[in-house]
Amino acid sequence: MGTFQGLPKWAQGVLAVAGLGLSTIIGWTIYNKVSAIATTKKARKEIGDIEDEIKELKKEGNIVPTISKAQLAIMAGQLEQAFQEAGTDEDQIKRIFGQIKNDADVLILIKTYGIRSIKNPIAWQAPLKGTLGQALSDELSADEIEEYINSVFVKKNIKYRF
Ligand SMILES: [Ca+2]
Repeated sequence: MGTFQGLPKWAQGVLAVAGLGLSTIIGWTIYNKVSAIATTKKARKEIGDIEDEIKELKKEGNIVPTISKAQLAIMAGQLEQAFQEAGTDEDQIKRIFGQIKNDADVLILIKTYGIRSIKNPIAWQAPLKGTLGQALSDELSADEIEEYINSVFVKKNIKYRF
């Protein structure tokens, strides 16, 4: 602050506050970037694990998808749309997971969804770039995920849980 010492006390105060504000913004930006990188890293690992599980199912040969790849791609797009809006289109989510019949369906749906960016309702915050599982955790509470998805999977003997 050497160069500012000639300034009146109030001006030094203003500069100190401005400096504090700036370092808060810089700190927040760095924090957002670091957590975005961590989320992406986790997302890539998750997709890798899903691909391994799909290979396992294929090897076992007893669980084959009941929904075509094209249809699953449409469903992945509809889920993304359900997340993109401010709030969450819960009916759409329930409807889509209602069509899932076995583990192969859900694993291929997750793989097809891949990693997508969901707009943050808070305009100045970075979008969430993540997997289907990460987007669901972001959009729904744990209880809602249980009610709309996992409990439905239990009834259908699907092993996968979000
Ligand atoms: Ca949303």
